[in-house]
Amino acid sequence: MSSGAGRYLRYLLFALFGLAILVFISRSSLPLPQNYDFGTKIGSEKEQKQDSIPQTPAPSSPAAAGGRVNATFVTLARNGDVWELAKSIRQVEDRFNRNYHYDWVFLNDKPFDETFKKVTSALVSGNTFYGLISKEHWSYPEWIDQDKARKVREDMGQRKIIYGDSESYRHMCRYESGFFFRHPLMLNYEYYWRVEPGIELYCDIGFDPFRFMKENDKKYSFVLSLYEYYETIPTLWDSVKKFMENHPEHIAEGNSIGFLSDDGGKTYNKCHFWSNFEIGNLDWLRSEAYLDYFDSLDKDGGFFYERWGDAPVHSIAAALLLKKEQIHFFNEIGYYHVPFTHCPTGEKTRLDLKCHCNPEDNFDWKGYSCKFAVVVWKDLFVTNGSHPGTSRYFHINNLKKPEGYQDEQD
Ligand SMILES: Nc1nc2c(ncn2[C@@H]2O[C@H](COP(=O)(O)OP(=O)(O)OP(=O)(O)O)[C@@H](O)[C@H]2O)c(=O)[nH]1
Ligand SMILES: [Mg+2]
Repeated sequence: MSSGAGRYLRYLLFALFGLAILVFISRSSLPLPQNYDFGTKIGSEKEQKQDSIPQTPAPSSPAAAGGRVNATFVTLARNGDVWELAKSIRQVEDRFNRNYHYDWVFLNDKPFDETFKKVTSALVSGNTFYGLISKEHWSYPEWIDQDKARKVREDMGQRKIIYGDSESYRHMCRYESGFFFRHPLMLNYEYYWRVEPGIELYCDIGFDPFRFMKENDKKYSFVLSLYEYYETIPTLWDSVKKFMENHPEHIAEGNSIGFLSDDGGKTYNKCHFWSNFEIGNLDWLRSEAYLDYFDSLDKDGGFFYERWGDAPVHSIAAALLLKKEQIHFFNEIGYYHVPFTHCPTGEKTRLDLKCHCNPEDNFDWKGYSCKFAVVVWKDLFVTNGSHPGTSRYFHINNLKKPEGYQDEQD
């Protein structure tokens, strides 16, 4: 070998060595996600792990300190919802789940397409599962007169009642009311957190709400409550009263009837928890009490002959079948679903949690919210004429309203 060729070889070796060092430095400074699994990130492979239990969280994550609860996120969606849902998932991950890696179950009455699976499984830090809903859970029960149901839809459509003319919306409401917790993919979990397309999370969630629910024996939780549109549920309360008469054994002692009725149970005041956000206990929904309740309502046909929503159906169940302490209001979870906002009351809370919502948008203390009634549902039948509306409950119970609530009223 000539000395010239040897020199070139030495230059080449130096250059290669330098390049290797550069690659090493740049790779080690790339913020790759923890537990990033290059081989199994795509939905089709993850999908097969249908019965796996939650994995142990990464040692550096807060979840590692206490361990995870047996829980999952759950979303009912159509393929066309993917991009609105992607926004929701991104926020849930950024504000909470990137530290916990809880699973996410997606349910659909039609098969999910590849785009839906690819996009969602890339965004979720836990395992993702994609379930097809059986015909049995998404169709007319044999006792429903479909001709009558169609006429109702036409009539409600003409009266411009929201989703009044929609057949699929009715199946969706019935499914969320009575079946999602019985889907095979949901059977192994104890808690669920419902997420819809297009929602926003406004604040960091620096604790594990699932763990909070479990450790405090909470069965149902909410962030927004409001009045239902009466035209969609004219006979719902009659149906509920029938259930209460037939099943007094299921009505909990120390329940929240006062949240539902201002006249001792004679009529329904239409207050309900807004169920597009829910963190709840699946075993409660699978209990004999809840299933008897759902079956009784389902037999009366109002999911199809009216347009009963899963929000009043879940809320009435929670208020009657649970002790009032088992329902929880999460002030700390800033949330939006068109058109309402829950922005935590209390400036310190909002700053500590890096909330990006405008407190003036908070719906809690506005006239159309039922929140006052929730917070003070004990002794609800006592009224005081000088404090109209739900505010009277704070007054008669001598409760201090949260700091800053005045700025958030109508
Ligand atoms: N698979 C499936 N999912 C549905 C169907 N209809 C609604 N959903 C889902 O069910 C949930 C509730 O439906 P939405 O359309 O959001 O109903 P809503 O919240 O009352 O009304 P919006 O104000 O439009 O959000 C969402 O997660 C939807 O993606 C359907 O026909 N099939
Ligand atoms: Mg919605």
